[in-house]
Amino acid sequence: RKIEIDLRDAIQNEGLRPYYQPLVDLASGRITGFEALVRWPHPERGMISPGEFIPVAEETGLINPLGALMLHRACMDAAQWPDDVRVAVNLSPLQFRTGNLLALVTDALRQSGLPARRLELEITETLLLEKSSQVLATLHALRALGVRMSMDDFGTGYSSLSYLRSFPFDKIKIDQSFVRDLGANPDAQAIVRSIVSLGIGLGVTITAEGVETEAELSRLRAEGCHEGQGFLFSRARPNPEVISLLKAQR
Ligand code: G
Ligand code: G
Ligand code: MN
Ligand code: NA
Repeated sequence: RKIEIDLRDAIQNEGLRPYYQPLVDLASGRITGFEALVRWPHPERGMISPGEFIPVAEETGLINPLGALMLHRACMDAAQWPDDVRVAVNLSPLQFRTGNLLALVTDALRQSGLPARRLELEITETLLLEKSSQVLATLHALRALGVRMSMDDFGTGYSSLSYLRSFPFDKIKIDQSFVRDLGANPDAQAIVRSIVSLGIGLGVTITAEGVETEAELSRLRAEGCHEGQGFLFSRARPNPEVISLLKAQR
């Protein structure tokens, strides 16, 4: 397939790069970090969405070199940011199967000089579906490095709550579908409220994804949600723009 050939080429020739979307502390309004989101400016097709090529990367195994590239680039970029600003990197469940994830993360931290506490790794519930002891061992080893672990897209999986018992996450990201419904659907508000109190009970940071409107923001603040991310604050931007954003908030 052409997209697979092009993707392989883009990975080898640095055609893929991270863009960064701010994570905002809702109490202070300050940026606490950025999520790295892969972008592919294609020479013929313009910007290709990760929704289109991440599945191809996962089918073909290219997610491993893609994930390695993103981790390295994100750590190198973040090492140039102020010391209180973190970077969050998404991991595919497949990256846990290759066996070298721990070495990959260790290398990225060492080569970039980024302190482990400034790196967050986002995983989805599908990783924990397997209940594999090897996966849990890797998660614990990563956390022992001092890296923070986030559960992404919380609430969309089958058994979100049982996973919280099997591994001590540092952060839970409320899936944007709940945030989207906040104004219109009282049930969504009840769900957000209970996730926030769960987070407080577990001592875990709660981040709301997909915040688009002031109304959503004020509801999330009223519920005591810690952190927000979404188009209301900013889309994902290339690193030079991140640096000017951070200068502006100093
Ligand atoms: O960036 P959005 O902008 O369109 O991202 C779409 C999807 O792609 C999201 O589910 C996001 O988690 C995933 N994604 C973005 N960047 C990466 C990445 O570097 N690695 C993996 N595994 N998934 C990513
Ligand atoms: O799956 P994950 O949560 O890692 O990916 C985040 C996805 O959400 C990316 O595709 C990103 O571009 C998208 N996103 C970020 N903020 C918003 C938002 O405010 N609204 C919508 N609709 N999507 C968003
Ligand atoms: Mn994510
Ligand atoms: Na998510």
